[in-house]
Amino acid sequence: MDNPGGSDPLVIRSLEFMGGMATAGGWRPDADLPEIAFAGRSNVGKSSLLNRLVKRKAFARVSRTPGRTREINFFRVNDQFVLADLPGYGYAKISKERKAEWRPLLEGYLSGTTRLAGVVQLLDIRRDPSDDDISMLDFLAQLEVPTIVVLTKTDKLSRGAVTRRQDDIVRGLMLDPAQTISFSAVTGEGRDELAAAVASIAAAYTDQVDAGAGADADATDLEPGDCEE
Ligand SMILES: Nc1nc2c(ncn2[C@@H]2O[C@H](COP(=O)(O)OP(=O)(O)OP(=O)(O)O)[C@@H](O)[C@H]2O)c(=O)[nH]1
Ligand SMILES: [Mg+2]
Repeated sequence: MDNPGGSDPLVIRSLEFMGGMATAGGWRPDADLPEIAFAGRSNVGKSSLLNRLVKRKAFARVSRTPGRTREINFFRVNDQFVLADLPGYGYAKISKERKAEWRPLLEGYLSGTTRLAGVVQLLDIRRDPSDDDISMLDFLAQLEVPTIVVLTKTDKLSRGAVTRRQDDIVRGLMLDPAQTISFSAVTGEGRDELAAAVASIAAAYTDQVDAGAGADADATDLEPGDCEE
């Protein structure tokens, strides 16, 4: 057992691959659950992080060659929420045509998903954020969607360097340290912290929708012309 203390903040009871969305406006699964998307440049470790998060070795496909995840892949977790593995951006060797498809796909998904509860933005802890990373964070800020920043591949650095790089990135991007998680898909560092954050974003979204649905239901109970007594 991974967590003998039984304190796993995200126990995976069911996990289902729902399919992939290949083009903006193309097929996507029904959006009846809150969705949490995983974004970041190609090769930053999105698919590896998802596998760690759900504790499966090869659920999301991990690539040797950057640019492997070409569609938005959807995974349903515990019949409670959906995780969306986004294709990576910013890989220089991908053809221009493919790049031209990505931006509308990513932006269309992010701005068109009515139940987007949050986004996990990945950055490689060893690298300075790229222009693409910064425009993605700006785009998410404009959407006002709750965003968690995960700094990946911490196993490649010493403890001291991890702390230093984390401080630099948080300061450089003016991030909220409480919304920033250091992570390694190799050692599992940060998995439980991320799992707790994802579960809490999904739960907060569901609570908000339930509260909103209650208000709507009250409103529609009133027929035009209805009045009390
Ligand atoms: N050392 C180390 N390697 C990692 C980690 N996460 C991912 N990798 C490696 O980085 C490479 C890319 O990982 P992926 O998970 O496929 O990255 P991705 O962001 O999904 O890439 P695209 O699908 O191309 O956008 C693979 O060789 C992984 O094994 C990590 O935390 N530590
Ligand atoms: Mg991937």
